[in-house]
Amino acid sequence: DEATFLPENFTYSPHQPCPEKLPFMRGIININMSEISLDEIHELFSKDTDIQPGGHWKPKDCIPRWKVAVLIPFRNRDEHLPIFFRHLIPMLQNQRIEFAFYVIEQSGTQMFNRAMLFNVGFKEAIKDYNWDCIIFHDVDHIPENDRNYYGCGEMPRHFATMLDKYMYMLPYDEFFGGVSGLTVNQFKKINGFPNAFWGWGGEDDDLWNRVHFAGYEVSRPVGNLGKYKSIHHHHRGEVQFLGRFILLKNSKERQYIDGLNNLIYTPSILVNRLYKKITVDLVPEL
Ligand code: BGN
Repeated sequence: DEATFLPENFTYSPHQPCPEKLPFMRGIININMSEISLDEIHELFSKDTDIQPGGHWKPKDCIPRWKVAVLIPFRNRDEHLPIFFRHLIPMLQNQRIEFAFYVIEQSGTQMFNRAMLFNVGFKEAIKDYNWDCIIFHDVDHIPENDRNYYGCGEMPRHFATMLDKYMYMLPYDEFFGGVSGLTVNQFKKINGFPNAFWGWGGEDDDLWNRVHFAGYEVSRPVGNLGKYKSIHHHHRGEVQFLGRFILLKNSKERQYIDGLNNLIYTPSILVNRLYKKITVDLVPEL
């Protein structure tokens, strides 16, 4: 639907909602995977005085349609963050979305709990501002198409439909991993992510189940909009979560006893120029 994108000379006003299909959104973008330091990235965006602490930015030339908190679960991936910001900041600016970044880092020695980190990020983000859309984003997933619009909708959305590491195909119909987005209300209604998934795998499938038990369908970008490149890395001590099969069998029974409503954590918070960092030492429930 190329034709529906607005022409370059289209004019809009600060008093009108930003159109969803803007001329700055060009389609396939150049991805630069070369390593860069966080200092260099700060330098790169230092001229952009509209970026507020925590990476909070909003368009001035129109009213943003969505106020988006981008949540990024994190551990031992320092070299990924600058590559992530290098692509995400220009893309979201071109989309004229209001946004900020939350990096939720798991400290301590427990197994990585991606889902619980998202729950923590959600609770912290909604304390800050009246965000209406939450993007759940892996740090190693770089969007290749800037027309993959990071707003929310009537239905929960799965953005990462074509990953290079899966030969640009959906690995299975119910795949909900990589990058997804729910409105604040949708996420509250499904009781967030489960907290019981320690280690790799299954937490995204549980979210898929929760969304469907709550009566939603998942929407996805069409055509090649959902393309992503993965930042290559070694799997540093990533351990498969063996309990995932049993938990997934009991998704329905567990949905409203495990999630936002039983989440306990003690965060330490640091506001950087491009993101807010929330560090938590997560511990399994006894
Ligand atoms: C699936 C994982 C997902 C992961 C995708 C893609 C499970 C549950 C098994 C019943 N699901 O197999 O978590 O995102 O692969 O890597 O392991």
